[in-house]
Amino acid sequence: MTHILILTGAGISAESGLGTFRDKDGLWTQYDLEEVATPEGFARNPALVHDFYNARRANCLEAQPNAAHAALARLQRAHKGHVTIVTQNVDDLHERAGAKDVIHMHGELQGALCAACDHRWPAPRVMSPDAPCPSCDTPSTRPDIVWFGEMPYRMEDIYTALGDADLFVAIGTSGNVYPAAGFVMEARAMGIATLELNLEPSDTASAFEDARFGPATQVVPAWVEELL
Ligand code: BJW
Repeated sequence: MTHILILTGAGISAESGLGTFRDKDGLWTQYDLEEVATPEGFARNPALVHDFYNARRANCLEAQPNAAHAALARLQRAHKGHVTIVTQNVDDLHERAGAKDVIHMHGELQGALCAACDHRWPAPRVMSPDAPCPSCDTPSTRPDIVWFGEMPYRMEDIYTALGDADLFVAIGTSGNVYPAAGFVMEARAMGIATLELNLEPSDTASAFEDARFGPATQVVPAWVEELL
């Protein structure tokens, strides 16, 4: 096993106290995703969207990486081949656990983006729609997050890594959101081995050749231990 591509979702950060989206009490049971996670919602009410991400940024700053994040960082350091971590999560818990070169395909809470000129800079703790862009001065500041209908980041890098991988592992993701939900089928089509690690079977569970179910803080360290 030389190249392992790992895709993570909200479930890996659940035991760090960050909410998932589609579980009971998940973020989409409390917020209307059309209002807080689409460019149209942001155009209608930027203050509401900033409030949503300011609160999530504050939660993220309080959260600590858990044993699953730590196990993946250890795997990256100790595995003799290459380990690529692609996350749908906008938190920085993989990095704080020591993981390197994490691909954040849905953006990052710690990033600010100018909707007028695409300039990026580190987000302040509290963002506001009136804040001018440090590069072009336009007051069009938005969180550097990929919303529904927008192109996820670094897709070329992800498909290159997938094409080179021997094993694709999805951890703590419901398999509801494309294109990430399609990676398992693409891996299968390329003859790459596939493994799901999740609390319970995801919507794409039947596509995986192998699976282990349980809390991420238990199944991920156990799998890493076995592999190393
Ligand atoms: C645990 C656990 C524990 C709990 N231990 N596990 C077909 C093809 C292509 C696109 C589409 C298509 N059909 C529809 C689309 C469009 C759309 C889409 O997918 N819509 C669906 C709703 C159908 N996709 C898009 O718009 C994307 N862009 C796009 O497609 O561009 C065009 C394109 C085409 C072709 C190729 C390339 C591009 C953009 C999607 C942007 C998603 N944005 C969000 C919000 C922003 C980030 C944020 O605010 O945080 O990203 S939505 C939200 O869902 C967030 C997440 O990253 C994403 C995935 O959620 P995730 O991580 O799976 O969380 P949950 O809650 O769903 O699941 C948690 C899992 O954890 C569960 O399984 C639990 O069991 C488990 N769990 N506790 C282990 N302790």
